[in-house]
Amino acid sequence: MFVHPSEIRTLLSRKKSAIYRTEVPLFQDLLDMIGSINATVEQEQPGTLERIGLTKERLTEEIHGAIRLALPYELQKIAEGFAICGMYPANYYDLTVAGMPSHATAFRPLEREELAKNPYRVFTSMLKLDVLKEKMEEKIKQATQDPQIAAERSAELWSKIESILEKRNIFTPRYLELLDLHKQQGGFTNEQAQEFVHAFLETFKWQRTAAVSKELYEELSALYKIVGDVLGFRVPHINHLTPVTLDIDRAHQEMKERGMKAIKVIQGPPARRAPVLLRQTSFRALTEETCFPDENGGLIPGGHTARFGEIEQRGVAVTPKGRALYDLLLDAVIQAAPAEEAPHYTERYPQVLASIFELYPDSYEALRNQQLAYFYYHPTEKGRAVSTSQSMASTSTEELIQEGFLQTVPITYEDFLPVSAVGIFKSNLGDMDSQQGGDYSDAQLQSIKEKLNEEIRELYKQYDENGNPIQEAPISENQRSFEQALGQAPSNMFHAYAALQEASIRNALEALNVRKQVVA
Ligand code: OOG
Ligand code: NI
Repeated sequence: MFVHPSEIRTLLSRKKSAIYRTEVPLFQDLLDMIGSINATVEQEQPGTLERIGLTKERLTEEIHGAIRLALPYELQKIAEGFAICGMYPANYYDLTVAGMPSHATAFRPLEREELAKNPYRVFTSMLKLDVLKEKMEEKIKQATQDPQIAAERSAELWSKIESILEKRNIFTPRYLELLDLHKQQGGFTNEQAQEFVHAFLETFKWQRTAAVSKELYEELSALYKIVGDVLGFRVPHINHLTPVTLDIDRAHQEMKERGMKAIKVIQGPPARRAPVLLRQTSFRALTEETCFPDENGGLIPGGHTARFGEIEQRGVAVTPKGRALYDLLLDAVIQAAPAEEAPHYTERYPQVLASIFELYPDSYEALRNQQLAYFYYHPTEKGRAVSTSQSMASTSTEELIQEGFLQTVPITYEDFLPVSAVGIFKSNLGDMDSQQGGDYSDAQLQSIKEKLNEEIRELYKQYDENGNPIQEAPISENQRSFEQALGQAPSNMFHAYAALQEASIRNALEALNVRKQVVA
């Protein structure tokens, strides 16, 4: 009688997509473009989808969005709504490490079957108000000679922010009622699900009229563009939707050819035979016509720049060890590549990226053997044909693979790149602290790579035979405060992928009749 959460999720994602397509015509262009690219890839390289662990059905539903919240209450009520859609907080992203006054999680389905039905996810950030206040005071102090005047200005602006926060109410009464109804009933009928999605989408709606005066909007935006975006408007509009492409290099190139203002370089790892994590590109936020209320009840025309279009290509989920290697290499790339403002950045960055990432093993087999990535294990035809356990009772999964009884499929990375997320903020909002590039020559790159090889050896010592850290890092203060605001701890993505892998091993071994506990 009740609608399955996955159906509500699909309803939510499709409705939002349909609205976004009409409101942001460039998004429709993007969809058309990658639709034809995906078809070409499938034609030219049949089997691509299976090889990377995706299906055609999933590919068409494969989209993520992002919203930006202000208050813990908002995060909690949004979480309740997403839970109804079978989407749960996955992972914590601390954006303050990159100079943003916010932190985030992503709501998404966690289980394999649910991801297969519809992997829709929403990156959900929330302002970190204590950081914002501190940064605001710093910025005002820097811009003002007299400390007395600076203190007064800070107090004044902060009280304006507080009064915005007091008045803020991003949910419709019906949405809140429906949350309660769902709690009482334990589910929604089809009709209620429709109504719920409608009410939920009111919270994600684009507004042509700001919630604050033009002057205050500008003051907030001068602090951080994201603050103008969040506090300047009544509800947290979806700021982008991201479909998946099977060839992001081609998509990035085509975006440029079609005259879309694409970011300079694709974010994330380079193109690889065995893709890891995810790669993203986007076109810059558009300035859209916006009205600002004045004191006399009139409206003043202006503009707001927030919505953009993004595309991504997903690879295999990496273990903590694989992630540490990624972080180490990407850091090296940022240091070795030219500064983003340099005229040859667009050409040189991908070269530096590709060169340094030669140190990242580039086959699924190597990734598995070195515990850098996660895989599903399935019995092969041959494995299924074997009936009893006698000869296999003491073999390891690795031997079973070698003997052709088991095969592996990469587990798709379902989460976000913190660095990439920050890159998005940076390129679309210009808020982030920028890092200077060293612009090294090829010879310098070679010596850096030699040094990196040593660092990698040292790094690997910190991880066990499953690719997990020997010593787990403690949860940060920021993460604790986020968990408190949310009222729960987001799931740890590494644990989630490891659980998917383990469950598949258990099932596979059971199918092979191998009872003995084996190590992956
Ligand atoms: C969210 C950016 C994060 C991504 O793809 O990394 C994100 C934002 O701009 O609010 O969606
Ligand atoms: Ni995104």
